[in-house]
Amino acid sequence: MTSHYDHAQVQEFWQYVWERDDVYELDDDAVDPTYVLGMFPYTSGELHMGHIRNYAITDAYARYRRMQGDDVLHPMGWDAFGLPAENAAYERASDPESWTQACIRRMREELETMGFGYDWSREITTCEPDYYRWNQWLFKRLYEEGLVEYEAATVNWCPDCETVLADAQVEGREAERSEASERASDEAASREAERSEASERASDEAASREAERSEASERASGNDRVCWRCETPVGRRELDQWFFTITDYAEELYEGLDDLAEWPDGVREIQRNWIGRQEGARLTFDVEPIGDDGRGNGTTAVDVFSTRPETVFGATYVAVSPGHDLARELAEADDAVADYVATVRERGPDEVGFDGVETDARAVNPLTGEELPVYVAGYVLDDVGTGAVMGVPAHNDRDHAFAREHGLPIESVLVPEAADDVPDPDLDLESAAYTGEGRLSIPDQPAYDGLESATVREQLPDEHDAIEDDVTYRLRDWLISRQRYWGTPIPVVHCDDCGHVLVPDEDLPVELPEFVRTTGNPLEEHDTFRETTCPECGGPARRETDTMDTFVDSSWYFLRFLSPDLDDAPFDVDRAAEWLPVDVYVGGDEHAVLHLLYIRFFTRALADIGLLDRREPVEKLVSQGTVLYDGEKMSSSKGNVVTPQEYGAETTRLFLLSAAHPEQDFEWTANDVRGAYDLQQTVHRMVTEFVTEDETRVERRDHDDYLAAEIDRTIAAVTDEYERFRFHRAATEIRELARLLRRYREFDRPHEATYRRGLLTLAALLAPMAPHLGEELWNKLRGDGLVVEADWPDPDRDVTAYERERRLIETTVDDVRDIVDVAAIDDPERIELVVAPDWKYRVAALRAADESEERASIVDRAVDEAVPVDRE
Ligand code: ANZ
Ligand code: ZN
Repeated sequence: MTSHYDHAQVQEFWQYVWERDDVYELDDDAVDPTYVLGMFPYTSGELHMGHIRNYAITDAYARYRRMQGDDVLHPMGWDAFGLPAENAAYERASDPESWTQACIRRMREELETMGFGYDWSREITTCEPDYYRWNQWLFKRLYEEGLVEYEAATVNWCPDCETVLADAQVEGREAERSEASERASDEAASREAERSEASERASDEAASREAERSEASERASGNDRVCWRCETPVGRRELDQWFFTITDYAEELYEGLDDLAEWPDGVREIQRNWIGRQEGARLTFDVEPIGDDGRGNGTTAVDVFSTRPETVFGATYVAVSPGHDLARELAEADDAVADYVATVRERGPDEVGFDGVETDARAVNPLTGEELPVYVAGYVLDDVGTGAVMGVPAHNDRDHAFAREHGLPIESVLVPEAADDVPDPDLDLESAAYTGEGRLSIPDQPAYDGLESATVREQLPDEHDAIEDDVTYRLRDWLISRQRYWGTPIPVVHCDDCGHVLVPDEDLPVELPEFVRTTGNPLEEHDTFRETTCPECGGPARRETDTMDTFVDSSWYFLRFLSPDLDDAPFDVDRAAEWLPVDVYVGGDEHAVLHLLYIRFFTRALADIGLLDRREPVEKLVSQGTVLYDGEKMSSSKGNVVTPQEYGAETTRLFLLSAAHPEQDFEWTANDVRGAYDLQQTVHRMVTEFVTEDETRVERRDHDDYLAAEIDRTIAAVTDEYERFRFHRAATEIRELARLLRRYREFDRPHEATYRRGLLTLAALLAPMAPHLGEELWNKLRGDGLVVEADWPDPDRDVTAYERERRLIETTVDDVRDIVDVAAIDDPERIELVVAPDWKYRVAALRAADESEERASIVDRAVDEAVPVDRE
């Protein structure tokens, strides 16, 4: 037995034993296991520090629960479809499949090197047909449930490659906050964008939307968007695309957030903002006439949505989006309108300014009867509210900008409440809108003049037929079509006679054909794939060549882990009823919106289809913070990645867990890493010396009791910290116990049973975070059995009384320190021993160390005087 801790060798050995004994495999008969899940990785290269932190957290918690006696489900898989693999295939002489499989092999090896305790018998890989066939099957079930739509959407188009491009394939701009990019986003490339998006949203929705819009108008000039392959400027095209109608669940997804008590508030707030529930009103404006060709001369109407219906008195125009029915109708008779609509369609969603075109139509203000000009304007978004606004330049920033650009009147109808009811003299409505609350100032409307804005806002819907309470959501339907190869084929056939026909269940999976290099979407090039027969009429038909967004794969993968080999259903419905929810889900906060919203949506949809008996998938969510290096996020693109190999797996995970609370960002410092390394060396040396060299004694002494009590207290404290995911505090407690044990042994021959228990406790408490070391220590001390299968230690006593006493003593320590200082114990080491909180043992240790009688009595006296008498 060497006293040096050879971490590489120790790791390898225990990993071998764990695998040999299948210790992490969960029996299918397990009753209600604890489900601990880390977000599975994209197979886009190698693991980075974020992954390792993520999985160190789930692994520590899974191991802790296992020692607590739970059956634990702790699986791992691969989010294997997606753009990076396809890009890699174009860049290298490879194909997405081989590249992905190579990544998986490498990443799996990295995970195994880290010693994470996964049930590898449940491994899933989303790019394999036995997984993605269930994407197709679920697509069909959602379709039958009315949750799938086929609709025109505007996409990026490269005229040279003659292909549609995902936003991430358009260069010169990152996938950003715009609606379109959020939908068409390609996970890997847009993760950064999502992250910043997420935090912005968290901070202040209204402000960030404003910023977004002004940013958009700044960027309106010039088209710097080019194709990633041929650098041709990219245009826009309207194509029929598949959507999941997640908006059907907008209200429920919003409301449900209130019940997710164990989700971080930040994530819930981000989701609330993303869903963007807004209460307001729908106001109907009559419109006349439609055109001067006499057509549509009858009065028609436009509904607008407003969060501030009380400002209707100040509306000076109405504007509709370029995609609005009225815009299309007006375009037919008006070339200027038609031209404008066409240019807006050509440009990207981030190129919107405050341009627009006036039409011949007039809208009638339902409250004042005033006739207002009707504009078609790019800043009015198609799919927000009703796609139409009443323009109130005096009280809305965007309307103000539009009015300034088009010379429209700015009519104030609302004044802030000044102390003496005098309008604020600083209010200059020419330069900015007043968007706050206040009192209406509309002398020609005596019924409302002088009333508070909030009051009028509530009254109007009750008092006018043209105004109704309404709620809108910012959430858009989920566009799942991707015009690219490396994804799940959408199981649809297009037939000239029958329309789009779903591929029958018995013909699933629609397998991805072999990869071919081409300028466009490889699936378009495969005649044998594309050309097919209609399942309904048997005539010639064309297979859908779009594939699914990879976020579909990850929306239900947590269910596949329950029964990964099932071949007649995506998951075992009974087992799902028993094993769900995911008890703890850990992942990066870049997924706060899309992924975490999609799994909530899927869970609800599956419940409505009758496959699940619950509507929320995850009980507790841990949103892990970022590992920083020199103040920056540690990432391969920044070239500041420290790989775990440099320090050994165990040191890396122990450091990652002990550095900070899982949800906190922290700085990677060589010093602290060294600290984690040293702790292992120290503990290892203590155990080695104990089992090989130490002379122990059998008779008990006073300070043994103190040590025993401290062991119990540490067990209780560490248990509590593990329960709350405060691994960093657990590590501190463990470190303290190790220090105490070392001191104990330095000053006296250790009491055999007590010291052994102390060391065994260290091994057990450390095992969730440093499992290899845990096994090694356990094995040295006991000779058999695995700590991973051991019971979590229990305190021998009720530690609450002891803790109370300890706290009391701690408060007296400062007094003791003074007295001891006066007593001039010259050896600083000794002084420290006396003044530390564990004074009782240390005083005894001083005595036992054969200190002079004189000093011992000084210390005794100091203690007697300092500790209140009523304590006894
Ligand atoms: C008139 C009004 C007056 C509005 C006022 C606000 C203040 P925010 O402002 O972000 O909370 N809106 C409605 N549909 C829209 C569309 N399709 N495209 C662009 N803007 C649209 O969002 C609510 C406001 O956004 C709505 O309330 C509407 O302007 C505008 F003093 O109506 B408001
Ligand atoms: Zn047909």
